[in-house]
Amino acid sequence: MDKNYYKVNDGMLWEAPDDENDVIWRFKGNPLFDFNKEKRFWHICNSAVAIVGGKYIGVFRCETPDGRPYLYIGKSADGVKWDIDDKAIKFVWKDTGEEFEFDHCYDPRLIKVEDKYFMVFCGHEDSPSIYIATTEDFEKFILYPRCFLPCNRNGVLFPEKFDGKYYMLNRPFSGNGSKDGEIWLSESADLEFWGHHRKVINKFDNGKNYWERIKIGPGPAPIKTDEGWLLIYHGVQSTCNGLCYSMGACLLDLKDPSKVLYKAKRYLISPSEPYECVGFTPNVMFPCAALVDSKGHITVYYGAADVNMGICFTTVDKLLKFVKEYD
Ligand code: BMA
Repeated sequence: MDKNYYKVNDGMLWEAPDDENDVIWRFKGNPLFDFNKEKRFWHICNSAVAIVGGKYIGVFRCETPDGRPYLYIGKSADGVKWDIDDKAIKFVWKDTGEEFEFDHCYDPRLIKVEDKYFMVFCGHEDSPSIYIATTEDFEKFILYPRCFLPCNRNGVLFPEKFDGKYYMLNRPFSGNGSKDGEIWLSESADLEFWGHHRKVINKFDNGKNYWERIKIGPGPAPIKTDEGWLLIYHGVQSTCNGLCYSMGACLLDLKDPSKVLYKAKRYLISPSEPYECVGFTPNVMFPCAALVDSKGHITVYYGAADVNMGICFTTVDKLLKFVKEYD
């Protein structure tokens, strides 16, 4: 087993399961935010977390009481109690140095590629697309031009380059009510011009996976193991009462991540706790971050019902076994 996971986060919050046969299990302190105390924000969900220089830092999707989602920096000593800034992130265009404010933006992922942090997120200038911003200090974010033509709502970089190029998993969709979408892979030498777009992960797999029948999208940055890249993603089923967002897992080839080696035919975890089933959008688990330590422990941060945040735990070995067993 390759112990050089991205990037080793020894000392991170991780708890063993009550039942050692569990594949993935929830943190008993879920959900993370108490809105009776956190009165500034209407919702905090779908957020990115990293450990930088031994300290927790997060980019949070916060909605102020006007209902507008935007991105805010948060800091934490333990990964559970977060101190979130009063002011939203400031973006500065890479080319002109001018400040820029999105109409709204949300669902960030934080990825370290070659010692530099990148935030990938969905922003609206006029329609939803994927943007990348780099930061050295988690205060100023240098914004690259829109990566793709609209509509595209989920993007995540691989933490490693392939043949000198950045690779990004992303989820284009038709814009027709957000009821479709599968996972594509795109390449770029400079983070500005993206090409060689190809669909790499199909939803529903010939009609067998009803839990992901409507659409799928990439979640946290893929986790490198010696057997391949582990990807946790979201999959969506339609019900009489709306959509249900669960988490799934698959394994991509190490050298050529356009190849799917294994993809579990069942969900990894699905909404069942009250804070996942009841909320602004009921029945949503939306993973945006996965921390890994040198023992292969994984801590996943996910948005719950578009209102709050939850944590669940698993391990690299358990996920590898899961994707093979249910492939
Ligand atoms: C998706 C995204 C997420 C959201 C989810 C459930 O399309 O917009 O931000 O959590 O729907 O509403």
